[in-house]
Amino acid sequence: MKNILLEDTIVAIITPPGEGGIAALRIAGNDARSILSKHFKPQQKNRGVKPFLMRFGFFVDDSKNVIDEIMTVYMPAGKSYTGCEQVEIFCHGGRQVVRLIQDTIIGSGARMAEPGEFTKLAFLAGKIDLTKAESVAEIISANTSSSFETAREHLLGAYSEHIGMLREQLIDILAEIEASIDYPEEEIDPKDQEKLISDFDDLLGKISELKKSYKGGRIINEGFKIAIGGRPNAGKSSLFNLLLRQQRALVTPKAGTTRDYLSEWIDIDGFKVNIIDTAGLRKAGGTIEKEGQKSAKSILKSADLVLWLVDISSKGYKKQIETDLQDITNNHILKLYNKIDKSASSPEHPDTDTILISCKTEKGISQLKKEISARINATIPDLTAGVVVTSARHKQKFSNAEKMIKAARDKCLEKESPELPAFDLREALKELDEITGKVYNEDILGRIFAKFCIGK
Ligand SMILES: Nc1nc2c(ncn2[C@@H]2O[C@H](COP(=O)(O)OP(=O)(O)OP(=O)(O)O)[C@@H](O)[C@H]2O)c(=O)[nH]1
Ligand SMILES: [Mg+2]
Repeated sequence: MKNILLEDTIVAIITPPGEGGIAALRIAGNDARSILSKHFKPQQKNRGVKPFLMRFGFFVDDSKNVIDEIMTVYMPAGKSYTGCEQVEIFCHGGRQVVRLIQDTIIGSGARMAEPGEFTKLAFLAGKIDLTKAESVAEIISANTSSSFETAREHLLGAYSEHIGMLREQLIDILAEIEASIDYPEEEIDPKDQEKLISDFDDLLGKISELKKSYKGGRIINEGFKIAIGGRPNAGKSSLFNLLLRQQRALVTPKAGTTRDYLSEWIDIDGFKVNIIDTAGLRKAGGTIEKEGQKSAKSILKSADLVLWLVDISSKGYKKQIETDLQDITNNHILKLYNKIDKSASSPEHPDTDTILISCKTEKGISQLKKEISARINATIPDLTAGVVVTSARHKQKFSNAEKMIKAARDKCLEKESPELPAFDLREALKELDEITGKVYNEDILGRIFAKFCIGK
């Protein structure tokens, strides 16, 4: 383990804000133990401080007034999460109690920890790599079974092991190429050349698989975005409420009811789904409605699935669909013919991308839900099959590495001087190492840990 220098001693509340049975605070740094002994009055005085042993007693302020009954544990440097000397305090979970304890600790020389600083210390101490540090944030925010599964795989190290394997493969290729640098006059055996190119292709194939997994990985983490669009009065808000199973949006017979968009989260098959109800699109409408339509258009464009609602009781709806959809730049559109309860006969031969529904009688809604599930599942990778990339940062690094490896492969094919592909491969290696944090800089760390909150 690297010996990292944390000059300050830091403190933070590590449980969520608000009232609870118990709250916890963490102190890390060289003064952690001495600050604790100043403010902790153990019930059994002659026991002494033993690492990892829970002790019961009282937290007292500078004037020896008892603030709360607490349990506390001490972890020596090198044996804690942060790698620093560390103390954890478990007190009653009241807002004022934790505030007083934290203020007292700060008064005794500690400073407030920065967002993600505990985990950053763990990384700098070499206890976890960057992918694991990032997965701490993932597992904390995971609120569906799928996001939890991927976060757990990342936390347990399957992901960094996989990257380690790619790294080894890359280094093997690099070693082979570098070996030929020393013997420039020797002709490369065609068999060796063939083997080299097939090694390149194998590695590139694996990186391409990882890149492909990102689309689903992003959806697992950020949610599958469904936007409901259509003309005013088509029944968008009615459908939104039906899918949420609550009267969330206003529904009125007046066209132009929804102006601002409404966004809610639901869970479908263990996946996080973001449903957005938008303002109806039409040529007329006042200033407010027009603004709503502008935001509706951009939401419809970026959605993973658009549910395009059509009121089939309105005249000329078929013609309208054609012209309306020309304006929507999205390849994932499911047309919903709504209000079928109003028309005497069902419309004939709607295409495969169309479902007939009624928000009033709920006819067709379960078929719609099945179709939504199928579409989500089609974009999500098989979670049991392998490693899933969930971070945009990693996806970028894999893309950069891929570009460099492809360039190196081309240079080998064209039998260019081996220094050139070797250089590209070393650049690719750097990209992979920036994923796991073997190579890092303050800029990378800053961006990663800024996403954490204080206490993580
Ligand atoms: N008969 C019938 N009426 C429906 C159905 N779905 C919605 N409506 C009615 O159609 C009217 C408009 O519904 P909304 O859900 O507000 O429509 P919207 O698309 O959100 O409208 P805007 O927000 O104005 O764009 C309301 O009076 C609903 O009760 C349906 O399936 N059948
Ligand atoms: Mg509406």
